[in-house]
Amino acid sequence: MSSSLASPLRFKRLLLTGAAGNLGRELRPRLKACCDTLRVSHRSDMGEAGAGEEIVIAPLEDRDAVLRMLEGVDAVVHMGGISTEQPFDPILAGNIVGVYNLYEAARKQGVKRIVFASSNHVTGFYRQDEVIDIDDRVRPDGLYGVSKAFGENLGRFYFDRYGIETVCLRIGSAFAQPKDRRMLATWLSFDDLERLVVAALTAPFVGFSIIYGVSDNKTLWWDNQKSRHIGYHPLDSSEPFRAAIEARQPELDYSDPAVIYQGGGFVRAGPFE
Ligand code: NAI
Ligand code: 15L
Repeated sequence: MSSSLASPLRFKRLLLTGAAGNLGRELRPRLKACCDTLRVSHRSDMGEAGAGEEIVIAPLEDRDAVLRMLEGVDAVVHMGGISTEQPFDPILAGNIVGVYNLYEAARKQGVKRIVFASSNHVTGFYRQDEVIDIDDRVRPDGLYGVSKAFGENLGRFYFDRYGIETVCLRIGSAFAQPKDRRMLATWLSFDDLERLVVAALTAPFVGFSIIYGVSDNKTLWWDNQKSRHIGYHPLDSSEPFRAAIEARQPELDYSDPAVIYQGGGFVRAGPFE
């Protein structure tokens, strides 16, 4: 679906990684509105390029391919990588080696800004009865969350050392609709995702910033006050879905770690070996 939410500021060439993934597929038509050319990348064949698009095949662990992927790019929306708790080897390839390759390529190709899809699982071991903000220490709820914390730290380093700006989006649960009680607090609508990504791309100066990617839900665990400079204003809320979700899931087991902690089921995923 495309929409008219995008900012008037236009880029010559934007790169969207992970373009065949769930969020990449949502963002692909929407980001075309803010650039002359949208370069979309994925690790394997993606079919034909649309009007105003370029397709690049680049496994993130392939350093040379990633270097070529960033050539001539103004800014990157980095959605590619492992998006759930998995064994360490794919996480290492996609989220650690891959993110290093991305930042090194940005440095060599002179790319100025990266919007990095981090995750709420960087802080998933905070409890659901706590409200936290970006100054609270990371408490990853698995190897996936650890790998996203690595990506955030790499972004911090590449800004301090090389001036490459990064906005880390600690995305909550970006789906068409919230699916369960936890997502009443963590849900990010696709339209708000677009608002967030466009704000992160176009805010005049972001340095190294972190912001939670969440809609304007009635129940919230994350306070984005310290990231107001990004200019993200969510317009959607999970509230219209509450009654149906609570009817489907009337009881919660308060001894279950997935109910106690913000990371939900991720806090008890794995080990895989
Ligand atoms: P997804 O798993 O649907 O998409 C990620 C894409 O990256 C996939 O198409 C996958 O094949 C690709 N990928 C994985 N490893 C790769 C590698 N080594 N090289 C190249 N491509 C690789 O995930 P989704 O939902 O689209 O999420 C996008 C990003 O946002 C991910 O980085 C995820 O961690 C993050 N995120 C998403 C949330 C959500 O609610 N959807 C919540 C929090 C974070
Ligand atoms: C994530 O980081 C995942 O990529 C996504 O699939 C969701 O499960 C989300 O977090 C969540 O916490 O709901």
